[in-house]
Amino acid sequence: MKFRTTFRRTAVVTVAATAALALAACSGGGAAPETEAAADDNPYGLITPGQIRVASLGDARPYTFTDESGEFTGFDVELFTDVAERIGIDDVVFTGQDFSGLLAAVANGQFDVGVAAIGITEERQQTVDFSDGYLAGYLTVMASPDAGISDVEDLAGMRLGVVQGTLQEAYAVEHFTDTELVRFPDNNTAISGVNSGSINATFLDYEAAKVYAEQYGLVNSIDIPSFDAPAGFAIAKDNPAFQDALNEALAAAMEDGTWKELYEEWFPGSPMPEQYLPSGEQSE
Ligand code: SNW
Repeated sequence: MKFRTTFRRTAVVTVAATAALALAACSGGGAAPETEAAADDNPYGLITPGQIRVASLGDARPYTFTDESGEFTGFDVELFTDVAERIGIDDVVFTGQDFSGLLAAVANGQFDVGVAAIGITEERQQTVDFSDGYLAGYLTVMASPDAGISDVEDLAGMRLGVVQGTLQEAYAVEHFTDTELVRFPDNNTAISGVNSGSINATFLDYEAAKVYAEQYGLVNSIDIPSFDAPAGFAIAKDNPAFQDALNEALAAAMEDGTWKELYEEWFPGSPMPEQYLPSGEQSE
């Protein structure tokens, strides 16, 4: 914890120092070289200068989803919008995608960022870069209370839904070897499978499971920690200016309590992970 805090402070100082240098360079007079002028207009290399295009999900409540009026909202959406504002961009356009295509769409430049409780893993880092982590929770097997599932052994011989391309899919392939996996494009279709009885259970993110459980009388049957793959904002590789700016803004949103406020709003009753709280609220 201590290390993290120190690191954040250092990062902030570095950025401030760079800005001071840039100012000093400008006041030196003379026209800036063309490349620098272009970078000034669009320092983060956005598809459309002044706007951030975000690949997201329409049905991953409470992380990211569309409300009755079709507006994107949820913890990840509100946190990212706040972070974008801090780097001077209030034009943020969210678009719903299938999860399986999301990282590729970011990698090939169709979107500036992917925001969807996307766990940071080495494998994914082959194709995209990530901001620092901002959520670390559980992967959850959700089923009807009378499905008779309370631990992993109970899944043997059962049909389990997973959304394609998720960590749940990868985890299930590796660990639930006696279970038949049924792939779905998104959470909603997987839940329909549970409700219709075509699958015995589905495997999704903890907070999303909680929402569906309440809505359909299902239960969170098995929770598997995924703390080693905290969610981050995904961006195209090799854009350190954008990555640093996002990280600095994210750290500021944690330090001033914005992160905590959003967490309490969107994940009421869930255990509060300490590492993202203001440094003064972390235990030694
Ligand atoms: O790894 C977890 C992380 O610890 C936190 O709980 C948020 O979710 C995760 O990032 C896992 N999310 C899945 C994934 O990254 C599914 C994302 C989704 O359904 N939108 O594959």
